[in-house]
Amino acid sequence: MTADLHELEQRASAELAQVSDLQALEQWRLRYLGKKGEVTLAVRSVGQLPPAERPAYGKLANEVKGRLEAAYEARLEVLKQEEVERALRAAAVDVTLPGRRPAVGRLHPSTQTLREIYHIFTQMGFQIYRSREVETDEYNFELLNMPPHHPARDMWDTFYINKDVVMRTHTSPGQIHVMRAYYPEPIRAILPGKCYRYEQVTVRSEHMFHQVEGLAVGKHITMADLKGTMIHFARQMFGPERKLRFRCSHFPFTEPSVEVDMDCILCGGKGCSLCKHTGWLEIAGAGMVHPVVLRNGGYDPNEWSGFAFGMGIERIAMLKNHIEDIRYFFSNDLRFLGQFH
Ligand code: FA5
Repeated sequence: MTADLHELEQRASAELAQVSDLQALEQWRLRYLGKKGEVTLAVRSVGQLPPAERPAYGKLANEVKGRLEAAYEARLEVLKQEEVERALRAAAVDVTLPGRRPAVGRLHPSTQTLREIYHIFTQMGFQIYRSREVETDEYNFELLNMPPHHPARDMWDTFYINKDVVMRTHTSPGQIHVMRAYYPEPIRAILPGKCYRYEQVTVRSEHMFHQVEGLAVGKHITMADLKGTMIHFARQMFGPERKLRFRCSHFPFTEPSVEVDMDCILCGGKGCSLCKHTGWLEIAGAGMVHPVVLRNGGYDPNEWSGFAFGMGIERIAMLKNHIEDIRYFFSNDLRFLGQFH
């Protein structure tokens, strides 16, 4: 009978050595040391033996039970420790891995260009004045010397909200707002913002784009002031060697009116695809504020004069950054937007 006990101990020990997790260990415990486990039953079976065999068998059975219990406790400790280590390993941070870059937002290229322009003009003493994007027909056209049915209105394809209200087609209506707000002070202001036109979208034209309007009103303002201001701006924005030319043009709200061209920043005037082989790039429409517009703003044109200009911000940003298609600006492609730091 004692041979059975030795065999049991060997089998149980061998199996215990194979146990590799806590669940299997618990099954092992139930199989051998549980209430109905083989070792427990073997100890209990002592009563069924002939009296002479009982002491030796009982002693051995208790020893076997004691050794297996001790082995069980030891195994339990080892497996618990292994479990803890596994959990730690699973939760571990590999400090040698490269970090993940946080997705940092950037300023839109139009905003960046606007801010550069603000910087240049505020250094010249201009203040920034904002006016509304939804305008009355009166401000967008009439007060700018374009009465109803004036053919010049065709220059701007207009989004109408109703018969009298429009999405502003240019920042020029802000001229009237700023004049009415500041009369009888002299004015030096830039008026930035979004403009809207019901236009065919092309590589150079969008439905929505930004303009910056400039307005100076004073007692002795001449065309020379306009030229000096535009030349200083172009050289600050595009480099000190820039040349400008002022070409005759027409706007109903300026007289005389000009288009301001800058020598091509790519070819320096020799002619290339950017300047369509003319050597020149248009950067603004401008002129001396029309007497009717001065009067509509509250200023007597016999005493006051002024200059105004308007430029397209995306066109300026395109020139500065060699962007070939205006449609990139508002199509929200991060591959494009992410390039502007
Ligand atoms: C005007 O809007 C005049 N208000 C400018 C002005 C102001 C003249 C003050 C005199 C005195 P024009 O329609 O040319 O002019 O537009 C001015 C600039 O806005 C253009 O040179 C161009 O850079 C930009 N622009 C016009 N239409 C679009 C468009 N659809 N998409 C992008 N930019 C545009």
